[in-house]
This record gives sequence, structure tokens and C-alpha cells, in this order.
Amino acid sequence: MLKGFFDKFKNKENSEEIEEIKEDNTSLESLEENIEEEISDNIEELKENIVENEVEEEVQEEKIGFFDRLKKGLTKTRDSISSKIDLVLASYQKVDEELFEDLEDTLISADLGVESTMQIIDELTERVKLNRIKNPLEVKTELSNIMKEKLKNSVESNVLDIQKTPKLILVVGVNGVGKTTTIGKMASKFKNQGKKVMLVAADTFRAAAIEQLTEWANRAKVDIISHNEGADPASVIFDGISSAKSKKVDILICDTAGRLHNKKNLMNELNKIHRVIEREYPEAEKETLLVVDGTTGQNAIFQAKEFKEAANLTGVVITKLDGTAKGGVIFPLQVELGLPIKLIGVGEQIDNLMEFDSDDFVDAIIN
Ligand SMILES: Nc1nc2c(ncn2[C@@H]2O[C@H](COP(=O)(O)OP(=O)(O)O)[C@@H](O)[C@H]2O)c(=O)[nH]1
Ligand SMILES: [Mg+2]
Repeated sequence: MLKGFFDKFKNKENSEEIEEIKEDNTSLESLEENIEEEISDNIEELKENIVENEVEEEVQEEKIGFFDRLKKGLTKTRDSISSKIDLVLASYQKVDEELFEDLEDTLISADLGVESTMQIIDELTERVKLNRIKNPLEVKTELSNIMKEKLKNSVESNVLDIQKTPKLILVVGVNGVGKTTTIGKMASKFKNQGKKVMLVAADTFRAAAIEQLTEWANRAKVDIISHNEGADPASVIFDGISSAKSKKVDILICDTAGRLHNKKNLMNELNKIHRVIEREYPEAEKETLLVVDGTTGQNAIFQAKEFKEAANLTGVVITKLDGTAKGGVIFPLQVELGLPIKLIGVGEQIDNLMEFDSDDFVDAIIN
């Protein structure tokens, strides 16, 4: 009996021990579960971080890519402006009147125009005094700041807004500046941004001009409206507008001829086109872009003045900046004539068209 009691007691003890061990086991299991959960949470977080970093890197790369492409396109302008400025600044021990005169000559020789240059140098002189700048090398930073401000303050915006649709873009400019090429590049760019684009071949002067635009339409994979050589440009645009309306086109881009012998001819032709557009497409956002060839320097300014009087210009595209040291011409166009630079052409390829940003531009030509 006593043995039986002991056995019972032992059994009880055993079962208590077993319970204890069981409890320990469950708490161990839950601890394990917690640890596993924590590890998987950490892994998730790490994964998220990696994705975030990758996205950030991509954005950063895109930014670097854009700026590098801009810098590459503007190599000749930068070589002409930046290295000359460096040379001037390095040859002075102190900041004096002569240094400013030398800088003035440098900017004028880089096609910045007399008026813009004078404004920039006056402002620079004042700031150097105000900020007690003694070191000629510090002058460059101040100069770059002033150039950025001048460009920014001279127009409301440099953005070619394509969000409000339907939109009609009339492209004007003298022969050979790059109108047709720029239209092809724009078509591709806007299409890639999800817009439905159509082109109008209203340069009816030569059959080759119509063929050239047709080729660009094929390359950009957009529709085109054209008539035969010699047709009335306004009537081609009329047809373009009807087609754009029925096909619900977002952006209609019209090429025009550059061979108008005098200002009166030019005005008549453009007035007729503007009248048709106003009458047939009142709901469209209108944009008239003047294309000028950056390699022509002062000639580009002269053309801008002529076209400003003949057409209701909303912006300028400067082409061929890849092949010229005359990129400074942007200053007289925007600062003196108040025409916003909206796009710049930096090569002949379909993607060699960039949006203009004044800060990036100045950074790309002065470093
Ligand atoms: N290097 C370079 N050439 C360009 C650029 N834009 C246009 N061109 C070239 O300039 C020439 C005239 O262009 P085109 O579009 O026919 O001018 P349009 O007469 O005004 O229509 C062509 O050989 C183009 O390839 C550019 O941004 N850079
Ligand atoms: Mg053309």
C-alpha cells in the first residue's frame, strides 16, 4: 500500500514535471515563432529598402543621364564660354574694373548680346561690391547665379505644356533651321508621353518637304495629313484640323514653309493660317513655335525679331546647339526679346530634343 502511495506520488511528480516541460516547450515554440516572424519582417524591410534604393538610383541615373547628355550637346558652347571666363579670372590677382571689362568682352564674344551682357556685368559689379568678394575665382559662382536669375526672371515659364488638349502647334521659321526635324522629334516625344499626335504637311513648297515630313511621321509612328506640292498651306491645315477632330487627336503639329521672300508675304501667309485655325479649332490650345538655328548666332536674333512681329509666338526652339559655340544666343532671345526657349535640339537623331531648363543650361555651359 505504501508502495502504491509512493508510486502515485511519483507519478504525480512525474506528470507535474512533464507539464512543466510541456509549458517550457510551448514557450520555446512561441519564442521560435516570434523570432521567425521578426526575421521575416526584417527580410521584408530589407527587400523594400533595396527596391527603394534601386528606384532612387534609377531616378538619379536618369537625372545624371539627362544632364550629361545636355553637357555633351553643349560641349562647344561650354568650351567657348567657360574656359574663356576661367582664363580671364585666372589672370587677375584682384577684382577690379579691368577684370569686369575683360569678362564683358568674353560674354559678348560668346553671343550673349550687348544688352544682356551689360545687364549681367552691372549686376555682377554690384554684388561683388556688396558681398566684398576679393578673390577673382569666386566671381564665377556669382556670375553663374546672375545668369540663372536673368533667364528665369525674363519669362513666365519655359515649359512646353502638353497637358491641356486638344493642342495645335504651328511651327515657323526660315528655311533650313530644322523645323521638319524638330516636328519629327516632338511627335516621337509626345507619343512616348502617351499623347495621340498627328502631323500636317503645310510646307507645300516642294514635294521633297512633304516626303521628308512623311518619313518622320513613319519613324515616330504617327498619322500625317498632306496635299500635293503647291497646295494652299491654309487648306492643308483646315483638313488637318477636321481629321484631328474626328480622330480625337491630342496634339496636331503643323509644318510650314520657310521661303517667304519678305516680311509682308510672311505676315499675309501666317495671318491666313491663324484665321483658319481660330475659326476651325477655337477649342484648341494654340502654340506657335519659332525654330532658329543656333549656329547662326546673331542671325537667329534677327529672325526672331521679324517673326515676333509677324506671328503670335509663344516660344522658341533652338536647334543645332550640338555643333556650335554660339549657345549664348539663348540670352538675347529670352532676356532681350522675352521669348521663352521651350526646347533645344542637340543632334540629328529622333531623341536629340531636350526641354529647356535655365539652371541646367547655365550649369552645363559654366562649370
Ligand atoms: N546637328 C544638328 N542638326 C540638326 C538639328 N536639327 C536639325 N538638324 C539638321 O538641319 C538640317 C535642316 O533641317 P530641316 O528639318 O530640314 O529644316 P527645315 O527646312 O527648317 O524644315 C537637316 O540636315 C537636319 O538633320 C540639331 O539639333 N542638330
Ligand atoms: Mg522643312
